[in-house]
Amino acid sequence: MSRFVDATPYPWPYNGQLLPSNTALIIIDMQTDFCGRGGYVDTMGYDLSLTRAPIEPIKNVLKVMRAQGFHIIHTREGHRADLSDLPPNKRWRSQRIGAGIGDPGPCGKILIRGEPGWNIIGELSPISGEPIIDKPGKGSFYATDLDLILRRLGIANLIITGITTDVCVSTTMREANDRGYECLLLEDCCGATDPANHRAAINMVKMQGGVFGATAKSSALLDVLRA
Ligand code: C5J
Repeated sequence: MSRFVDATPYPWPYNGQLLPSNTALIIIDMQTDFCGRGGYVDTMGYDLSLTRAPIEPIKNVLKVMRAQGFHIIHTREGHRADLSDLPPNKRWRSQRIGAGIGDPGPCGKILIRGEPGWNIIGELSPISGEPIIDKPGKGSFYATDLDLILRRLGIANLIITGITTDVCVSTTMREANDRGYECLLLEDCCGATDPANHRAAINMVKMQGGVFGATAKSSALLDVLRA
């Protein structure tokens, strides 16, 4: 049986093979540092409502996909406490704008593994059996075992959510597409610190007939899953 989500620019997935066994929901960097008071994004002075907007839509999708036995994968951006995996230019540019990665802040050291700000927010806490990918960069494939895990599990389709649309979400979707994964970006399940960048990142997916995959509202996915 084929199933397609009403997505743009094509009904997704391309081959209609939308199954719990071959499809993962990936939830990118829903950490206090990116959407919580006193975290990295807050310290940089951005409007937290923009990165918090996807919390409820992701919760709804997560509930249904968990109940139906889809694979669920979480990611966290963060660095080792000794900063040995933090490129000096990443530290430099963050310190320059007053939110130095590795420096102390209201939620502990900014973007450092094990610190309070690095935790995934309570609303979207992983449950037992859901892989968590710890990544030092923007892309979820760079310097991680994500590709190995996906191939081991036989996953071909990725439903991509999280923050921020224009940085870690976009980078991950591009990395995944180059590796042959069939990707769907859920527009209301991601958010950026700049609304224009959010819209642009979504638009870029859809060029050239879906150069990085397709995009849809979460309601379109839920319609198919509940049918
Ligand atoms: C950023 C992310 N924006 N998760 N990280 O530095 O998008």
